[in-house]
Amino acid sequence: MERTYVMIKPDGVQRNLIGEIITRFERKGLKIVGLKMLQMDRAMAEKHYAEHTGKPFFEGLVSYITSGPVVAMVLEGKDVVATARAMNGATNPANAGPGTIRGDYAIEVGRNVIHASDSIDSANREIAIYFTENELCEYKKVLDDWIYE
Ligand code: DGI
Repeated sequence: MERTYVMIKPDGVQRNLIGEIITRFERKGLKIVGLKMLQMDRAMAEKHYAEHTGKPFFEGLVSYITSGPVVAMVLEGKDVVATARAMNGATNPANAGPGTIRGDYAIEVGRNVIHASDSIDSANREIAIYFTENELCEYKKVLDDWIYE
């Protein structure tokens, strides 16, 4: 089954959205297989956002993402990479539709509340930054048969 890396950013934690956001993923039927709170340091931020190194918004992005604790999680499910991205909405909340997390809870691109991997390769790379193999749980849920045909 496919896995993705999802992270509630420092603004999501500060704005008391942890429960609300996790509830959305749970209600969708996605399975949480890894979950923790941590504070990112600069090295971790540079690793996560390596593709943006040197861009005008990079320093602001690093400062924002290291400004407070984040909630890191690994979600599992059919097509979960695309599903989590769709549930998050567009990178710039101004373009994120209602019903998406960014559409409902955010206004500016530099405070967009949530992250989700953009491909299976990114997911594998990002999961390895935040979780060791034994921090991820493989388990069956009784509801799986009511979620998957
Ligand atoms: O995968 P996403 O988070 O949707 O988007 P991304 O990987 O292209 O960019 C990572 C983060 O960097 C994004 O959530 C917010 C920030 N970012 C991206 N483009 C811009 C930006 N921040 C500012 N201020 N301006 C941008 O153009």
